Amino acid sequence: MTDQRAMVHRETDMTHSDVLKAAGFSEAELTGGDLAVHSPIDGAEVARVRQTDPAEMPGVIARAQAAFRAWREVPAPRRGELVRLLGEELRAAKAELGAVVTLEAGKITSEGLGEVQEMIDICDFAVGLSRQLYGLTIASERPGHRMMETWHPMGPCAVITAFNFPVAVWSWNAALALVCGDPVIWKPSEKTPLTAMATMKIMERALKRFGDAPEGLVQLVIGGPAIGEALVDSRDVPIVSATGSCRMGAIVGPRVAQRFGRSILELGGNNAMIVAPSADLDMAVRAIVFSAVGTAGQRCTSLRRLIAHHSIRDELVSRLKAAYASLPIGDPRQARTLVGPLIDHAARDRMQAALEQAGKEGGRVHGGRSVAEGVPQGGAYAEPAIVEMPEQTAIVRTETFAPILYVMGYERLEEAIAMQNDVPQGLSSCIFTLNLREAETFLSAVGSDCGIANVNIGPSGAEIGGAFGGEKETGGGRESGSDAWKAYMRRQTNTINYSAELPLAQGVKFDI
Ligand code: UN1
Repeated sequence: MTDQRAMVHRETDMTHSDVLKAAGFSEAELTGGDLAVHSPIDGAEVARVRQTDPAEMPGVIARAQAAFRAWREVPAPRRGELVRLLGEELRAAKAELGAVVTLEAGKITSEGLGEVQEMIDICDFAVGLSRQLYGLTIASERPGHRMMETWHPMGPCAVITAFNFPVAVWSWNAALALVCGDPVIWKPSEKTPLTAMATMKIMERALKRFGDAPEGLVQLVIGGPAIGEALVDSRDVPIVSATGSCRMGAIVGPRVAQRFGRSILELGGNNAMIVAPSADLDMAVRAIVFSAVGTAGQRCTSLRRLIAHHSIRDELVSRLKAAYASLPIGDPRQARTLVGPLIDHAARDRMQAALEQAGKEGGRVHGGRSVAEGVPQGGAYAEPAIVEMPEQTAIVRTETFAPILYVMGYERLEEAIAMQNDVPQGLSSCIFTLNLREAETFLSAVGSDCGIANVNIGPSGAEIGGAFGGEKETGGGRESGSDAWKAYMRRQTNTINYSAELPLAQGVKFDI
């Protein structure tokens, strides 16, 4: 047996309970609660965890407020030290946490680890940021005056996350919120409480090493809508960062706005790739396969629509069909697997329903069948599907969280861009072309209307250094890199008069 085979053997040899034990879970934490947790790998119930009683929420929020009063006074670089320690603890626990992501979200091992790496990356970014958080100075029209802006901590930040990035999305928000001076209250998806609990154990280790962080600085609440609503409706939670469906965002956004809170919404995507006649098709095929079938099509940045020039469409589709035919589907813990399970059977039912609908709307479906052989029993495995569509019909304009790639053709670039933009969502997009005019047009004001627009790379797998988020029904929020930190702070404009006069702006006279 080669070494690699031996390794694969060991990976799949670990039982679910071994994985949870390695991540530091005690028997008591995994039993006795009323929220059943299932692994998408084989549908097995792996734990019953305790949910937060909605009656506890005022206490949770009060603790966060108390923590805020202390934390806002801690110098930002010192706050950064806590995030630096979190990054260190994450590095040490990368394999164990990645395995819990695989167990609970069904991601293949490499993507489970990649998700933890994304957490480490944002910690590094936030540590540097903690020595910046800078404002501008602005020229004043008045003599002897100086204007500037200062960024202050804002208050407790609720972070509501989805099953598909069960830990990375929390870290994008938490690492920034913590250096910005904001306590964090995390409500994970009910499908992935264990990854959240495992992350909290890592956070606790960082807090312990840090020493004097206020109690209640980082809290976890587990449960359903009543828990989320308590956060969404509380005036003591000035920031609500929510990742999930457009449906969820349409409820959360207005409710937070009604109490003049700030929401950061990262909702659905319906991401497209335009493949132009000059495209490097080898590269395009690899980019398409990773972004359409990676994470079993369950990223909000997954590629869902392929808009291919008529001249290369048939060739591209036949190459894709060949690539799809050889995709290893199965146990996500096995090193060679590229397509793991969908999160649950309901997700696969929705995939099948979408394919059926696509058929009714004139689509020609390749693949998409349920897979029962060579995969762990009890999981919802499916072949990724390619669907050739006569045009961009209603089902194509709907986000189905599954590995379905709709293919449409185009003749002129303007037509392709119009099609790319003609969906309700506006998260990620890309073009494959070697033509500078086409690339720059796609990135220009008349090009893609998305928050992310790429050239010669796919729409998914964004790095943390850029601001992440999108327009229209994607919600408009930005998280992660660039200046996304500003959403976690309040901006104060300061005008300082160092003269002995009191001139008024705009030349107004008001002599008394
Ligand atoms: C998500 O799918 O919710 O760009 C986030 C990506 C990842 C994040 C996706 N960095 O695919």
